[in-house]
Amino acid sequence: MKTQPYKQDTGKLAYKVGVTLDRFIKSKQQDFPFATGELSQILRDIALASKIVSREISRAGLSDVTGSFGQTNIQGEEQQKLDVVANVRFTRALTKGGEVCAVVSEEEDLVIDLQNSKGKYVVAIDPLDGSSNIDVNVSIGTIFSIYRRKTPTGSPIQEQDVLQKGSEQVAAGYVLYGSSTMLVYSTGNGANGFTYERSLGEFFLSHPQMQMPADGGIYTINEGLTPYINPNILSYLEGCKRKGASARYIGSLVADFHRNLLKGGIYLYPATSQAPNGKIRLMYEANALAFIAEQVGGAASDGTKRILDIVPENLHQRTPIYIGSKNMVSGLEKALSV
Ligand code: FBP
Repeated sequence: MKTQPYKQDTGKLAYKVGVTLDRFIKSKQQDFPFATGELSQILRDIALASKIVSREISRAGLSDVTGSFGQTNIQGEEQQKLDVVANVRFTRALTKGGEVCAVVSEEEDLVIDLQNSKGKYVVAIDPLDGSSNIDVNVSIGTIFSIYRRKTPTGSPIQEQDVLQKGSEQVAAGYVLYGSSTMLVYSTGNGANGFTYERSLGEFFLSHPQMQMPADGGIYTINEGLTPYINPNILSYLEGCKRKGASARYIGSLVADFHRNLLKGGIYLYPATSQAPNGKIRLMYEANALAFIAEQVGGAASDGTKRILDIVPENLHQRTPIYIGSKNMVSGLEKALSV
């Protein structure tokens, strides 16, 4: 039978739309000879839930999902309605996806056992980060970490399955609900960013192999904390200012981290006299962003060591965090070691 090769190029008529997240995940799966597609499925589940949450956020002012939910979480923080919506959406998607056995969430006191005897993975998630910005239409995000369980599938979930060091993450990432919705993730081979094309319901590769500048002109800290923090940090910040650095603070960790990743900068949430371990949670905020930071050539420290080397002791523990451009983080560590 006579056949003809497929002619790709149709000029501007059908411009290329780019690589979808799904195709990208599939293409990268080949990097892992023993890959079984389970991790890929979890990434798809997270992408699906983030599309739904992005829709809920974008129409929040028109539907009854703004304001307080009227309950507090284990950290004594007032839960926002959208916190709860996002928590349900991600947990449901991970349950339906069938590859996860347990979820650690900022909105849940204890580990959620998904009663999934074949689930090999544990997910730690901050369903909606930047709560103080939810109702004021400022960028917020989702942060996730993926670990392989340590104990045999089907056996009861043990502490060792959940309280794993950040260096044991098999994948991590975040979703930024900003002027556009973006998903950035890594499976340990660099980090890639995808932008959500709402009209097609697809994430498309927009930021391949992201790189963070080794130095930057931005420092990001809640200046209101300065009376209560280590004076060495203040002199470090003075040094940054003298080098011409500018202050930028959105108050949403994901948004502040993402900007500094693209432009170069450092985010600092130190220990304070009131909060000796700072504010940021290790398991579902710091570890994932530290994983991404290192994958894009940046660094993340608690002031003395890599965030990824911290051995977790409890689900909701906090850690001081200094994350961003490599040379700025090492400069901070030097300032703190004086
Ligand atoms: P949650 O909103 O998930 O609790 O996260 C913590 C957070 O909102 C970060 O996103 C942000 O960087 C920081 O706290 C802001 O803290 P503060 O209001 O003390 O500056």
